[in-house]
Amino acid sequence: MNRRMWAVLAAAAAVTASCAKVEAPAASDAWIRLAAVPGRPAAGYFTLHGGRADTKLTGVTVAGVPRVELHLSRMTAGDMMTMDATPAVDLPAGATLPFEPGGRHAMLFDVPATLTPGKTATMTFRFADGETAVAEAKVVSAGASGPE
Ligand SMILES: [Cu+2]
Repeated sequence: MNRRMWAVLAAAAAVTASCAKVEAPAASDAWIRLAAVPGRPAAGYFTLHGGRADTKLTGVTVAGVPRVELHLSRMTAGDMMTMDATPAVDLPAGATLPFEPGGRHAMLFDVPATLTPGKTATMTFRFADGETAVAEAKVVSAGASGPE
């Protein structure tokens, strides 16, 4: 086999590798906002990217945090913000699904005191099809409006 043939094969292998990545669901832009009052739950925000098939987000874990729930925020008839725990969130193929303040989020309970603004925590996302995705979440204080 000549050198040119090897180059073609190497390029084909690289394309295959990047396609394989796109097939699986992924997560990005993760951040965690601590509660204003110590001991109250923190909120986790991130963006999910659907893979090649429809799936569901079935759970989120955060390193060092004993309990994390998926929540949906909504306005009640009386204009109060409330939130409900949900066991799973649909992630359609190819979709971009933001979890952001005022909407879907992860609720982190019993956050350890070592998780302080400026630190990062590894978030792991589990999907119904058995796939997992990982993102490093930036921790910010209660007053911060975003991860920057
Ligand atoms: Cu919540």
